[in-house]
Amino acid sequence: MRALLSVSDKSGLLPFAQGLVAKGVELVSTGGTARMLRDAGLAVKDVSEITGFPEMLDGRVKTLHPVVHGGLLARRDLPEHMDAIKAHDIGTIDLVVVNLYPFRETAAKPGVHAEEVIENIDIGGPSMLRSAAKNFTSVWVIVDPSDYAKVLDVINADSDDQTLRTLLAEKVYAHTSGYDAAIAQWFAQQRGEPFPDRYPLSFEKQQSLRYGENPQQRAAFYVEKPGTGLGALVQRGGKELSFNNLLDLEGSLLAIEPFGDQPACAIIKHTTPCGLATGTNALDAYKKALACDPVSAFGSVIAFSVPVDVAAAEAISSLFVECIVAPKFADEAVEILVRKKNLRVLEGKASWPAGTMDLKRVRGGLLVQDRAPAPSEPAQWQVVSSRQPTSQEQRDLLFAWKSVASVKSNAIVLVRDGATIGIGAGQMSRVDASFVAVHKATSLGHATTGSALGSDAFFPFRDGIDQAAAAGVTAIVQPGGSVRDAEVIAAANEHGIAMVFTGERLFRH
Ligand code: 93A
Repeated sequence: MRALLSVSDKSGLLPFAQGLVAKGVELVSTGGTARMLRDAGLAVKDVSEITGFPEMLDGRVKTLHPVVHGGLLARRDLPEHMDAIKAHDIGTIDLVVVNLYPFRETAAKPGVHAEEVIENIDIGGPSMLRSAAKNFTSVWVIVDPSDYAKVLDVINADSDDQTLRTLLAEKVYAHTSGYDAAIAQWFAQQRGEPFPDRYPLSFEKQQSLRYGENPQQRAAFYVEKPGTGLGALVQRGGKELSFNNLLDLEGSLLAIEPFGDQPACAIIKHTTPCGLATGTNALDAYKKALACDPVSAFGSVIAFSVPVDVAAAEAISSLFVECIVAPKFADEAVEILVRKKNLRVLEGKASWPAGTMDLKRVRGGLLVQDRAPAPSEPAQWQVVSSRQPTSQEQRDLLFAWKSVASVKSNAIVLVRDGATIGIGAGQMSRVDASFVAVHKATSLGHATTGSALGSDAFFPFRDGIDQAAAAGVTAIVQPGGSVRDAEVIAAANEHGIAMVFTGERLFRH
């Protein structure tokens, strides 16, 4: 048996190679890989020895040779194939270990020169992988170091495992297509184009999920790059995450994101906040967020922008919660939370990976857009009412604007003292969203007099303003831009409401 080893990521290779040698396998290898194995005392042939051709063009041509590809691609079950390689003095290669030049990592280096990125486009490696994977029934092909042990076990047992061989081949094509996708993406960026003509996509399965949005749907969670985004969260307790948990975690992180390092807490149901607040610390923010709508908070996902301490953990432990996510948990806080067997405790930052787009599946296609930028700040706003907002109103307007960004459209939030007190989400008309926000607030005992209102899009009619005024709202933040803006501003002035236009819409569909 003969193995060809040519890897950039050399981790775990040596014990595997030693295992092969112990089993009598002959090793063939390229420059750096051969050196590493020889330094460890293993006998290795250079590829140039079997090809009769030196590595050339600064290593661009190392393994691109019929002796290599003939040895990989010849069908062992066809006498004509075996005769053909024999006639050219080509021996079979029965195992290939290749992982590729680190293209993604190189392209991501700050200030990297295009020439260096291009040199990291691996040509010979993917070619060998693809040849070996096409002949997977006879050639072992390993692209992922975590598969070394499995293959060695089979070889050591003098056995075979066609199921494993099939999986290894699948992994190759998934890997090389992802690698090519990253290269295509880089070329698109080079022409200053965020939307390439073919959108290259590549995701890796992070985990299978028990089911999807409903139990009758199969589901899995894929990540663009392992260990980034939601894939960066470390679970410190509780049962397995579900599909809807992941969706709600995304909603919860979206909700607290505009508040940066300020202590903030979002309580999420069906991807939308039913309570969102800033406070003096985690416990204070939680209490204020919970007070908004304690009825809906049952079975929620809760996110914090700051570490969760014992006090916050104790408060949360009296509520039925699906998941809690925070940048950090005190160890004693985890102990308190994991007493609730079903509560999933997730630790980490989980920021949105820089430079990646927002994608939405539609039948037969994909909608691609920039990720929504952070909601605008008051410096960019315009006061359109005759009355200026007071400083207290100004603070609540900013909170309202930042919080309405994560509420499903049509969205209206009512806010007091840095906390939502009424949320009207996902309504088909704006006046209904206002109605729901006021109804939620008053039915749960919140005083709406002196509250601030945020609207994710402009008011098309004055009815929403009249309704807000009747509830006691004194300040409104909204994008503006309706053909009836004049009428809407007049309504605000009639009611003595301070109103600002942000000039920016915050739909969330
Ligand atoms: O420059 S290449 O595209 N040309 C080749 O013929 C070739 N053969 C293997 N790169 C090639 N490789 C790659 O070299 C492998 O995919 C692996 O990533 C790397 C291993 O080189 P070394 O053993 O010198 O460290």
